[in-house]
Amino acid sequence: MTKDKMKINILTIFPEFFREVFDFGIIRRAKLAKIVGINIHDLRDFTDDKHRMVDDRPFGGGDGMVLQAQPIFAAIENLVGTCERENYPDGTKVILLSPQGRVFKQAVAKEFAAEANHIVLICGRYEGVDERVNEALVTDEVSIGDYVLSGGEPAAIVVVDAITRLLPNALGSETSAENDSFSDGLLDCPHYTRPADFRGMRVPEVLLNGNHVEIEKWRKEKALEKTRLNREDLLK
Ligand code: 6GU
Repeated sequence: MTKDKMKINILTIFPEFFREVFDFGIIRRAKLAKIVGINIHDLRDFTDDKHRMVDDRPFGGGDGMVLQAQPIFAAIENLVGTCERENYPDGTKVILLSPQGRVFKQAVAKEFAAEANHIVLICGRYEGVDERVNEALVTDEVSIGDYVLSGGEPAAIVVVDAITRLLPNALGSETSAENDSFSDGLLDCPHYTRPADFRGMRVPEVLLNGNHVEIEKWRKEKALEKTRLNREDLLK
C-alpha cells in the first residue's frame, strides 16, 4: 500500500480529554509534517436523540449504561462513507478500544502502521458498547493491557502514539524505531549521559573507552539482564 498521510479519527464522549495531548514531541512534529492527521469527534454530535443521549440501560438488566449503536453507526457512516464493514475503502481500520479486545503489542502497532491509511478509534465507555457495533462496524477490538480503565480514551492516546512513531519519517534521523525496546524482542539497554561521575555514581567504564565492539556486547548483555529481571516472559 502506498503510504500517503495517515488519517486518524477519534470518536469519544469526552473530546476535551484530547485537547492538547497530541501537541507535543514526535506526534506534534508528525502532524506539522503532514505525516499524520488526527481529528477528534464528539459522539454526541451524531445522535438522533433530542437530548443528545448516547447511552441507555442494558437489556437483561444489570449495572451501568451501554453506549448505543445509533450514534456510532452514524459517525462511521460520516467518517468512512459507509457503515458496512465489507465496503470500507482499502486501508480502513475501525478499532474499538475495550478491555475485551486483543492485547495491543508492538507487533499490532506495526501491523496498523503498515496496513492502514485511515484509522477510526472508538473509545468505549461505561459498562460497554452495544455489541452490534462490533458485529457490523469494528475491524479490530483492542485492549492496551490487563487492567480496567474507566474508558477507552487513555488507550486511544497510547495507540495513536505507538502507531505515529512507526510511520515513515516520523522519527528524526537522530532516533530510530529499530533500536526501540521490543523491536528485537528484548527491553532496551540502560543509557547514561554527562557527567561521567554524578554524586559518586560512575558511568560504566566500557561506555567511555570508545571500543564499539565492546560497547555493543555490553548493551546486549544489559538488555538481556534487564529483560530477565523485569520481563522474563519475553525470553520464552
Ligand atoms: Cl482499550 N478500555 C478500557 N476501558 N479498559 C482497558 C482498555 C481499554 N485496555 C485496558 N484496559
